[in-house]
Amino acid sequence: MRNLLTVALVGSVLFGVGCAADALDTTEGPADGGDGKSDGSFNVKWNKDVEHIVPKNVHNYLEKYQWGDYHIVFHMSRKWFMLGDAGRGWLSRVGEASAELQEGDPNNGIEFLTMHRAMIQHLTERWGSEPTPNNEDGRATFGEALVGWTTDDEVVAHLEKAGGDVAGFKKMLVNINDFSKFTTEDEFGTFVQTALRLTGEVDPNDSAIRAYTRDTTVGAGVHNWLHGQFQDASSPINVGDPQTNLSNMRFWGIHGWIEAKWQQFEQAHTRTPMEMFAYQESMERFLLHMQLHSDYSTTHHAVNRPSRALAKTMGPIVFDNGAACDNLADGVTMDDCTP
Ligand SMILES: [Cu+2]
Repeated sequence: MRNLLTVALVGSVLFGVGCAADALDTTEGPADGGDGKSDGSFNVKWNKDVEHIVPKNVHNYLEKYQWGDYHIVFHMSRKWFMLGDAGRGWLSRVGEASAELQEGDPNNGIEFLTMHRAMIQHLTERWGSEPTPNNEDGRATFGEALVGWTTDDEVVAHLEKAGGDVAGFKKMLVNINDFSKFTTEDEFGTFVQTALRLTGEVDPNDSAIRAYTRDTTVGAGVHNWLHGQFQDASSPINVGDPQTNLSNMRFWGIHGWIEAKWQQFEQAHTRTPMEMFAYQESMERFLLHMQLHSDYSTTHHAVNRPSRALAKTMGPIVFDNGAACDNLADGVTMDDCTP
């Protein structure tokens, strides 16, 4: 986490300098982050020398249809209350209200799991046979790269390679692999995704106030943690930057492992009829999103785009298993932050 914080601070400095040109009206935060419109240029230009980059055709597809912009807005809008004024101000100005379900809220675990599964399914179908000669694990095609790291040992090996916290990960596995701990599929998804939890606490004077806490169980939020472990601010496709990380095969390594865990969970847990309904509905919703952001569609579907400067400051916030107290929206409470 300490690493990420440094990145956040460096990011804020750049952010303050680069964007005086925007003078949009806002009630929250500085008018920054752009007007949300893409001029068709790419966030990142493909270059074979960038480590872990997906094939050119795939990268250009992701850029053309703004998958990275979709992805960062997905995560930002689900971290509304912890995003800080700059992030909230930008989302407000481009008309992206906070998502109904926030990270750590009930039913958000399913959203998290299904959105990423929908991405994997779509990309496998479209680009599965694209060769990936630069894959660090010797996966020959993008389809194989999308399968990702399927075992705990593979994640360990990559953590070792990246100088990550192997011992910490091994401790987490004890709880993650004990599927009997999770009553529902949503609980499992939430646990894997984030340590944030909406509490049932209600302020008797204002029931609209949201109170968040952190699940301190070892392993909670392993997904956010892994993004932090593999983040590399020097990479144009930083695993810690949700706007550009879809072009990094390590992103699919991490999400392949989550997918593999989920599949194991699916073996161990029979969905109730309600769970089946929620699962199917959510898969349909996100598969449709992916299809709309693809050349299946005949019309141009714009997705709001934050400036690179804003996106860079959002990465550490989006993948934080907690929140900086200064970033909390008015009226939101969080453990360790005095209101
Ligand atoms: Cu994501």
